[in-house]
Amino acid sequence: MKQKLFVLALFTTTTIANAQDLHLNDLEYFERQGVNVLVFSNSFNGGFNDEKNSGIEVIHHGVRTMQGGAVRLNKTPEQWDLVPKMTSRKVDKQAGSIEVTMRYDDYDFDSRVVVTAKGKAIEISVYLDKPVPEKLAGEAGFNLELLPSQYWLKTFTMDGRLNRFPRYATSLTKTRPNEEKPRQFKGFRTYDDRGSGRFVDPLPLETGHRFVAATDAPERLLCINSVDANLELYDGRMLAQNGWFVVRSVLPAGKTGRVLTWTVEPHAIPGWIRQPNIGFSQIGYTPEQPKIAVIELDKNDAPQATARLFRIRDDGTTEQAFEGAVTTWGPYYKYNYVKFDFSAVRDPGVYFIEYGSTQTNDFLIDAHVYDCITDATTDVWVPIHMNHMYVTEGYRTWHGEPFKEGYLQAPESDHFDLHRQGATTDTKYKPLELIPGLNVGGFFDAGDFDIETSSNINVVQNLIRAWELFHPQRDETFVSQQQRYVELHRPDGQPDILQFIEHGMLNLVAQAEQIGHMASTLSNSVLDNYHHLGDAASITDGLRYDPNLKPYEVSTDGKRSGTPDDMWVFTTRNPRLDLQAANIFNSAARVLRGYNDVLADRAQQQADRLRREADELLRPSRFARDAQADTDNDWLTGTGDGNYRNIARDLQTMLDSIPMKDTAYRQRLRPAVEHFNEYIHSFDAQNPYGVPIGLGNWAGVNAVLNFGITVNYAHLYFPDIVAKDEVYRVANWLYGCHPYHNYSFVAVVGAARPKQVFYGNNRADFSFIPGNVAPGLLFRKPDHFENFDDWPFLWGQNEGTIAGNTQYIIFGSALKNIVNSH
Ligand SMILES: [Ca+2]
Ligand SMILES: [Ca+2]
Ligand SMILES: [Ca+2]
Repeated sequence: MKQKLFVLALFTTTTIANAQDLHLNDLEYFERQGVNVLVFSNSFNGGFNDEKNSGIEVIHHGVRTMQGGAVRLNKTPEQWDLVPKMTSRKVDKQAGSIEVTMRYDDYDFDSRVVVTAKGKAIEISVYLDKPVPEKLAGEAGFNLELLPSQYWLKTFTMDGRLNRFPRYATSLTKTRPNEEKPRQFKGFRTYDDRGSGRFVDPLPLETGHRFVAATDAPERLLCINSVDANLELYDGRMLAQNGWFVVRSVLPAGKTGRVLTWTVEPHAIPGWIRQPNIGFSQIGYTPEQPKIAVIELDKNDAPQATARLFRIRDDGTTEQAFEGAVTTWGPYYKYNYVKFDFSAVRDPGVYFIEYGSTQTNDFLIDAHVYDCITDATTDVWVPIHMNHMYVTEGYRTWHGEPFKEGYLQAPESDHFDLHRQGATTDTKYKPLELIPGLNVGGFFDAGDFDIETSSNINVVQNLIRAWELFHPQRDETFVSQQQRYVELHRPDGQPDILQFIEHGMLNLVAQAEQIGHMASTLSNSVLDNYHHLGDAASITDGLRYDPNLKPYEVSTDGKRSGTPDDMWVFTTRNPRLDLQAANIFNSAARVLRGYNDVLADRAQQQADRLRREADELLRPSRFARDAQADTDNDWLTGTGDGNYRNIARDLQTMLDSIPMKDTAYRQRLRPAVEHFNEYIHSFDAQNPYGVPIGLGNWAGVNAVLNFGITVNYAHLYFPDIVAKDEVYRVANWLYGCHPYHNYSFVAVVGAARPKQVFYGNNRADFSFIPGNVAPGLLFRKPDHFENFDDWPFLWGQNEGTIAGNTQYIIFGSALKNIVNSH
């Protein structure tokens, strides 16, 4: 947001007096103006362990800068270190306190934390009924974690000694025997000890009793006092790039009762009012489309009566182009919302919005603003995610050819990325035997490098839909399957989308042929290379694993190694997945015919076999599929229950079949589309942005994109029911009209201010892969949306997935088609 600072002097002393002390509010968190302290409003969940979204959290002047406050077993917990289970949470309004009990089942270790408001500070006390278990003595401590990107380069003091938070991890470590390390998630290890038998343990940057952070930045200033125990400051990035700064005190051994007391005082800037977040489309607007900025306001902020639109002339001077009323939408979670409609402005040009003393960056009004919205995704993001290929761009190599040694049959396993291999393999292969022919084609899943079969099926499905509807002939990618070589921005005479479909199919068909059915995933066998950040070709050593060699030993012929790093194939048979694959194989065979007839034939052959076998295996549950068919009929006869659940998904399926059906079918769909149009408008009352907003631990871009695609298709087929104006809802959201900040969620050509950091496989560089689409706004209970643009490592808000990004290609292709065709 290139916005001017809000003038604070306007605020009266009454506002300041009300905001003096922390108090426990109705949403059960501690609040004073500028400071929110959440005590286990968000608890640790088992899924991915430490998601850096839990425990005691501080939202400091609108930014969540602290989390992880809990009894922890590690100095700087990593994602797969154990997290405590919250066993109870009691809120005492009278006493102004929140008490949480937590438990580590692995160690039969219970603790209780009581947080009480004391004036401007909170007091944190840790109680133990039984002493710290012997195995954890000296290890278990109370931790609080500070967000590095909000603290690095700022000053701090420990007992008055001056220091500065380091921009990069460069402090000291020591190694200790593995036996001393607290158990990690499911017994996995995040590190490869290279046969040393020792793990790395960070040493503190500072220790003392009074820690003051960001003495040079009032919005981040924070003071922690501990009377009894030493405070230790660590840099979690020493072990993992996504680590935070950690302040901790070790719990005393052999003691019970109140074992530790801290006071934590986040400074509040007197009378602080968050500056307005003017949501608008960074892509810009076509002259004819509706143009409505949604302005997010602090609840203590008084709305302006009007806002203005300025035009930047060719000579660089500006003129006011429009002034219009600001209308109230109302409160939505913690902020208030107003709108500024400047649809009346239609002249092409360069503009910016001014609301009070806040100005936005500039944007275009022009007929061509949507022309390039999918180019970065198709030309850059997708080819970079092509597995089993060398991918290069200009002078840069994105990655070498990964996984040359192939894939092994997974043994029985409960995997760290939520996969499971049962006791039987459902294949002819023995555990850890090579399944030949699978290191071909396919796309990296997301910020990781596995092949999720269902996602890859989605990719092919999405690309086929884009191909069959719009026939995009764009050729900016050189793909040679024979050379296993991809070069960006080098045309090779073949439409890229067809080459991507082929690439996806090469892996999927190989799965069907080699395994006999679809694998659930092709993924890492060891956790210590799953969190890989760097060249995908270096995840494994490229040498076939040979258990007869010692770890790290290489055979004399240089072809095998004793390092068990080969990827695994999870092969438990799922006939529904096979059926899903069979449907896509049919369509792919149709699309590939004439381009790669051999692959088309193989796809068709596997489609027929998989369908036949899946039908056989699914025979007992045929009832479930008949029930689904009934739902479709309810839609068509208008006898559905009026419930909006799954409405977009069901309607999309029906819209997709229109090209194959007669006009009578289209007529019969009309009631469903009318129903869907009501559904579209229902969002205008639900939130100020008019799109479905998700509240899960993965922000909701997939649901938003699905919604957008269905709106687009509904308009394409039924323009008299779903108006053209509706197709811009999701575009506005994606490109900047959303809560928290107004950056585009798509690292894309055309946007004035796209997000700068994403959770791609280059996230350690605080960078992005062009064309990526972020999940978006992550909801933190009870009332906070966030999307960090200086910290890429929270996947729930910043990761892009291969399925989501190819969904975006359909959305964008449809939108361009609509904008340019009427
Ligand atoms: Ca994955
Ligand atoms: Ca090409
Ligand atoms: Ca290997």
